Amino acid sequence: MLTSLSQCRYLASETKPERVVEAVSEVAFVGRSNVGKSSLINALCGRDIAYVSGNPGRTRCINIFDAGQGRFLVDLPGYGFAKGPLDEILRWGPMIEGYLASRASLQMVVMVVDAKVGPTPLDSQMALWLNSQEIDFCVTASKIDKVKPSQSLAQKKAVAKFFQISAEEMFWVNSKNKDGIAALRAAILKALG
Ligand SMILES: Nc1nc2c(ncn2[C@@H]2O[C@H](COP(=O)(O)OP(=O)(O)OP(=O)(O)O)[C@@H](O)[C@H]2O)c(=O)[nH]1
Ligand SMILES: [Mg+2]
Repeated sequence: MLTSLSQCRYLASETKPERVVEAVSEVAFVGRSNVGKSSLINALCGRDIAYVSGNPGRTRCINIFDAGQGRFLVDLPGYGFAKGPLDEILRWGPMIEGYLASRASLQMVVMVVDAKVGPTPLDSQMALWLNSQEIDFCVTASKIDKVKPSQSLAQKKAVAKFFQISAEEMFWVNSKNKDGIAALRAAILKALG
């Protein structure tokens, strides 16, 4: 049983899903490019292990982080960065979907959406695809510091409604000041076992 992510360290980067080493359990992060997936991993672990960039498309490989006891956190490239959404899906699709569909040890996917922008059609497509593969996912709204406090509750409800979940089931986080990070970390540790 893993009790902390503070020992998490970079393990490897792969472009071929079949080359990712076996894990006891793992949790992967998906979402639009630049939504803050890598920043979220750093906030969860309390250390800068994943590359963060202001330019979309920074993460280009399947990046594996070893949290100890064979438990992995997996940072994936974002989607929706190229002009044509379909082009983008086609470019990263085989790598991301190949990885997600092939990992028996995958316990949960963290679907990250921008709290202010809200979910996009590509997020909807990804959610449908995860459901079709029977892969459990939790929804995390990132960059909540960009949402005006007066709009926070309505926006939270709108994002939850999009995914047909209750607002309480969703994680609402700020990777910069760590708001909401502890709750998501607890859910990830539970999933990792
Ligand atoms: N204001 C604010 N900015 C954030 C937050 N989290 C991430 N960012 C910024 O958002 C930008 C993108 O962050 P990344 O973590 O690289 O995003 P990503 O989803 O990994 O992007 P790709 O690797 O391109 O898919 C960076 O400039 C971060 O500093 C947050 O909670 N609040
Ligand atoms: Mg990234």
